[in-house]
Amino acid sequence: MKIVLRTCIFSIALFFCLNSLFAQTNQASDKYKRIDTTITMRDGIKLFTVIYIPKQTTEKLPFLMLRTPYGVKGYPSPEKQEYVKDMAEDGYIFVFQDIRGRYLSGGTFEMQRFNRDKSKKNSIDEASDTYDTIDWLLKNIPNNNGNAGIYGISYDGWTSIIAATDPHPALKAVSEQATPADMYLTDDFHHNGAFRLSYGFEYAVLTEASKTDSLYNFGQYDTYDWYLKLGELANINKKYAHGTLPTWNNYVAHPNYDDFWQKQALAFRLDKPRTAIQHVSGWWDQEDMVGPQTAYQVLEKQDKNHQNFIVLGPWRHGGWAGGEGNSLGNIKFDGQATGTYFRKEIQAKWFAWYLKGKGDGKFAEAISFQTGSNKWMNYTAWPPKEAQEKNIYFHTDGKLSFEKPAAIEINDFDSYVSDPAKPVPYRQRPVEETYGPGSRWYTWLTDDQRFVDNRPDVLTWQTDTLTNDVTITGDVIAKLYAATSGTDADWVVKLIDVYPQDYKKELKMSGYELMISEEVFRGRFRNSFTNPEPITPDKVELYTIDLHAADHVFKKGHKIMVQVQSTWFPIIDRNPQKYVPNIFEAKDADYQKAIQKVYHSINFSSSIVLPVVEK
Ligand code: PG9
Repeated sequence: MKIVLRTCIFSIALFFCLNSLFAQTNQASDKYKRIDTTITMRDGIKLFTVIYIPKQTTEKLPFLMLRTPYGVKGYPSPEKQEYVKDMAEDGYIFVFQDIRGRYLSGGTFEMQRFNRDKSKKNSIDEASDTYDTIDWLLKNIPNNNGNAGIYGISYDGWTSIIAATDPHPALKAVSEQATPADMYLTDDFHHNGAFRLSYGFEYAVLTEASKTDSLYNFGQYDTYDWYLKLGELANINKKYAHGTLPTWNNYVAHPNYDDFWQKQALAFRLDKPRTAIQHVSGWWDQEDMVGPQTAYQVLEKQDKNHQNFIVLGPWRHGGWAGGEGNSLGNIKFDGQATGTYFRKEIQAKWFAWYLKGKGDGKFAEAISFQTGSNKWMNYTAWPPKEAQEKNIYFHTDGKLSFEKPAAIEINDFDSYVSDPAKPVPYRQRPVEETYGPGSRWYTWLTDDQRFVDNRPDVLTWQTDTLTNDVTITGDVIAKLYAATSGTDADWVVKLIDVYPQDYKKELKMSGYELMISEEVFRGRFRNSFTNPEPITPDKVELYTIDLHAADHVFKKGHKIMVQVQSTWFPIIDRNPQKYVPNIFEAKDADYQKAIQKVYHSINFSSSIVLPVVEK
């Protein structure tokens, strides 16, 4: 069987689907003159570029660019793009470009191309392509003020930050939004070494099966079932891809955190801020929540000229680009239009200052929309220094509290059978194709976790009803003391805000279980992501799992809950639970049931370390 493709007419990586929305939009405009052109790169490859030049302007204008693998031909005039229309009012020359190998550009696409050999004159990457584009624009588009900025979400956020690794001198401001930073540890393709199966496969098809976005034709709506029937991962190449997807082949060839993953990671590629740079991240970003935070932290260490900023909001992946943003899935933000606010008050003002010198140039180091309290906060550092680490401990009878287990809790644990033949779904079935018709992928991180909390293979602990607000601002870490009867295991930990059972403010949200932080950890990597090791059956080990940053208030009357499970399917591939050197080569027979034990005893006191801010 070969890969059968359907054109992506519903959405691509970005929810607001620039392609499909824009294809129908009238591109003519009274305000802008449009030029469709190609720009030649240093190696002779031509990149398709759409340039919008304001028709009436009294000043020289900066360039504002976006570089994307998702196709720019359909991009309408900037005043018709919700994402940038506030900036359009300020006046810029907008430049939209297909990156090499995609849509109307020449050359070959390479997923997150890295390892450019700078000793070779014609060696290229996204940084050099941006450089060459800016150089051409400055020389060929009149009436520019000599400055350029770049912005974009996700892949387009990544092309933005990569431009800042080796910037053209005219590049003065970069707003990277939802860039992936590390595809092995935190972002689209793996988390802590656990493979993001459905995303990893479907995204490779999306970008590598043809020059334009393509969906995979699963032939069925519920992909949970398809991935389960797939069985061993080698079947992807054996039955479907036949070695034609370079990114899939790289997953298989690099099962551990080797040079391939380490050298493309932003921690390896970034040294110091070379332009003003803004990082934007969504608290419920289902693809790249951590990327911008990592990028911010790496650059912050060398931010001598105070040019490095971060913005954190209550958004799904790219959610700030369109719509008001006063809710996400079932969650409401007290009527606050967080998306509108970002675009007008944060994004537009920031570029206006750095590219046009307009405004007062005063920007908070970190701006965060604190969830739960639903308030915008300004911080002088991210994470802010005020938080105190406080452990919230697991106990018997499903209790969670700030008290450590007592001396009588000597060998207490809770246990479940994890069966790879019956994995816990990560979201309620049907699990529609990630970017397919009707997909609920975009907001799954806000789904009510009650849909799994009665499963025998999901453990739950929760506090009594809170008598005061508990505010957490900063990094959340799980300390899990756990054992498995197998020789490898995945541990999924979720920190949940449980709404009151009789929630007068919005009755249908009563008892809602909202994930605040969550993560998976592949047990074989407990000592090293580069050199995995089998787990000794039934040996209690400490798993330290970074659940990442949060800025959230668990309100008085709510409860704090923790859930632990060992499968999260098909977003995470099934761990065979029997150690094999490379899970991409595991055989069906290697997948076996295991008994998992999570300890909450005086010696093995599992807990979540919370960054608590006392009011
Ligand atoms: N999350 C997508 C992506 C970015 C970079 C690499 C691979 C995937 C995206 O939305 O563009």
